[in-house]
Amino acid sequence: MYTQGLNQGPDAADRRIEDAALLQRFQERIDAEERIEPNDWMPEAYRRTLVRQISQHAHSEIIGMQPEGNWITRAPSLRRKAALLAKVQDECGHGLYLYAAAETLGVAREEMVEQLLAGKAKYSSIFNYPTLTWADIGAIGWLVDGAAIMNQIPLCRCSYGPYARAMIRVCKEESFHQRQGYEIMLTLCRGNGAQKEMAQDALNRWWWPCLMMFGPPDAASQHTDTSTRWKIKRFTNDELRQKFIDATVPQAHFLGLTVPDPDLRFDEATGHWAHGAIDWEEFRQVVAGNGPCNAQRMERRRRTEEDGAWVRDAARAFAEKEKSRHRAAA
Ligand code: FAQ
Repeated sequence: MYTQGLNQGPDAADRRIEDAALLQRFQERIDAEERIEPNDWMPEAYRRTLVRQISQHAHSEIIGMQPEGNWITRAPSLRRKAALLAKVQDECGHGLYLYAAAETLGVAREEMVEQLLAGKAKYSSIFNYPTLTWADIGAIGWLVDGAAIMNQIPLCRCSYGPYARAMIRVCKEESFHQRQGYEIMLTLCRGNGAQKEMAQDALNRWWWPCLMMFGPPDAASQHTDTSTRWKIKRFTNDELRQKFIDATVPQAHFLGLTVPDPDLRFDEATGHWAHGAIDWEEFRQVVAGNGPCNAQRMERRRRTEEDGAWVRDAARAFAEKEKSRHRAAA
């Protein structure tokens, strides 16, 4: 017999049965490759995982403008400057698509930005490394955008509709970025000895941090199992890292550059490039805020937010004025 007022009452029991049925139906839809849309029922943990991943991704795009933005005034020609300006603007646009996708899950953009500024939200480890020479701009386009594409192409098939659709557009733009980066590297490698050396130095510094972009090894990844079950992720971190290495090593050889990994060798048995050990302690330090540029990146982002306050105030005041004008006219 049920007693009113206790947790074990009929309502709670009915709700549990109902939730289990909803959960089963949700997983069936995922397994059938149906897209989940904002107004559909979804488990709270699915929503939270998406907000976490999409907002981290958005923050990465926004912070990711800084290392390259650093070279806009020093690009070696007008053509290079125009391409770099367009690329950095594209990254900002990607951040905006992604914040908009996260907002469909019921979290406000202001809240996400607040978490970033308060140092509570993560962004990709890769953007905490400095851009010391022009060759770094080539290396970022080739390697960082290359890694981003490898990770993001499968996200175009993510089970959550708004994220998947945002990724389709982002990937198209990233592939243009990757080509312009590779073309910078190619030009340097076909240039004089000092230019080729600059390209090699950039590869030496960016190679290992790029491998870390794919996240911790599978054995240490907290979220991969659930995220693959929900088809948010389609591949594990190690699988994507390996795909990136297999695609990129021949590109480095074409440039005449040496991948800075003495243990790198082609394994005939598996058909993959076997690589040396990744320094996961360095990754942990960078994610914990102790990378070479973490403090500088956050300081710059906070300052930019403060400098832009008047624009947001003006836009808000204008929107209010327009609203009252429409109300008066109605
Ligand atoms: N940096 O359990 P997992 C770009 C965290 S591309 C910092 O494996 P998950 C384009 C992870 O958040 C770069 N933190 O996590 C561009 C988690 O911490 P939490 C951005 C990392 O989510 C190019 C913990 O470690 N791309 O911006 C990193 O299943 C050029 C455990 O890890 C994306 O965000 C890292 N590298 O897999 C812009 C792609 N890796 O949240 C400008 C979407 C892991 O529990 C210029 N995201 N962590 O506190 C993803 O695909 C996934 O979130 C992974 C991580 C693969 C990054």
